[in-house]
Parts: sequence; structure tokens; C-alpha cells
Amino acid sequence: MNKLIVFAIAGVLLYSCSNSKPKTEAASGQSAQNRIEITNDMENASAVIPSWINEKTVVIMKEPAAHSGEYACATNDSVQYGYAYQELLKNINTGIPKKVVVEGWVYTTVEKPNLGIILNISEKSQNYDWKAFPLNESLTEKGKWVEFSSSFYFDKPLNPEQEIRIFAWNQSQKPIYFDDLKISFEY
Ligand SMILES: [Ca+2]
Repeated sequence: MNKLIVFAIAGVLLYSCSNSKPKTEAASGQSAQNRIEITNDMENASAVIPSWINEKTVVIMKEPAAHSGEYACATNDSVQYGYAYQELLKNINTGIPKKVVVEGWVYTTVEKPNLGIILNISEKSQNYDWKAFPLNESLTEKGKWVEFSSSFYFDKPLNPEQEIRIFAWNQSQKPIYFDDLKISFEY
């Protein structure tokens, strides 16, 4: 009887352990009526996920560990631009987004780094609009993963042929890491 109970407990423990593993989903798109959400945990960046560029910045993390899985984006003094989302507006959804929210996790090795999320709009390779959301004031603690959120609105009229590019720009000259990005387009 006792053996049975031990086996039962072991089974429950095994089951809960296998369930608590961090999910390593590939980048995925999820559409709702007025909202498109795109997530990327960076675990499959080396497979060259459509709409994502600069995958050479995504590396296996040891110290610190990645926020999810094994991989995160590493920027430093020689790699200022992070893993980037790039797509034509017409390929994301019909219509023009009113707002874009970029969220994710960041690990900085320096307090209040000179760091921002950049949203760039171009048309036929010509720059059309450029916006920066600084993260320096919100990153007061170094040496830990911290969740960030940045919001962008458009004051210039956009058209479906234009291309949007979203990425982190690290001008601090120090290592800063990113993981688990989520980009939400609101229409
Ligand atoms: Ca990851």
C-alpha cells in the first residue's frame, strides 16, 4: 500500500515537472478583430522566421540565462541593433494601425542605459517616419530580467505599401539582452 502511494506521488511530481517547463513556441501571430499580436521567444530565430531580421544577434545564453528557453538577443558595444521585426503594413492586416505596443523582457548590465525601442516606417527604401521610445528611465536596476512596454502612435498618414521595422537600439556600449518580444498592432 505504501509503495503504491509513493509511486502515485512520484507520478504527480513527474507530471507537474514536465508541465512547468517553459514553453518554447515559435514566433506566432494571433489575430483578433482589431488587434494583431505577434510574439517571438527567440528559440527558433536561427530558422529565419519570416518578418524577422538580424537573427545573428540571437544567441544561446549562459550567464545570465535567457528569460525563456535557451536563446535571447544580445546587444553590446559592437552590436547596437537588436533582433528586428520588419514587414509591409499590408502584409500584417488590412487597414492602417492606430497604435503599436512593443513589450518584452530586458536584462541590462548598467543602470539607466542609453537604450530605446525604435519604430521606423519606410517606403520603397526611403525613410518616412522614425520614432523612439526611451527605456533608460524605467531601467533603474541592472543584473535582472525586467518587463518593458513601449507604445507608439502615428501623427503622419500611413499607407499599406509602407514597411514597418521595430527593434531595440542599445547606445550604452554595455551588454543588454532581450527576450520574449510581443508586438501588438491595434486598428
Ligand atoms: Ca528565449
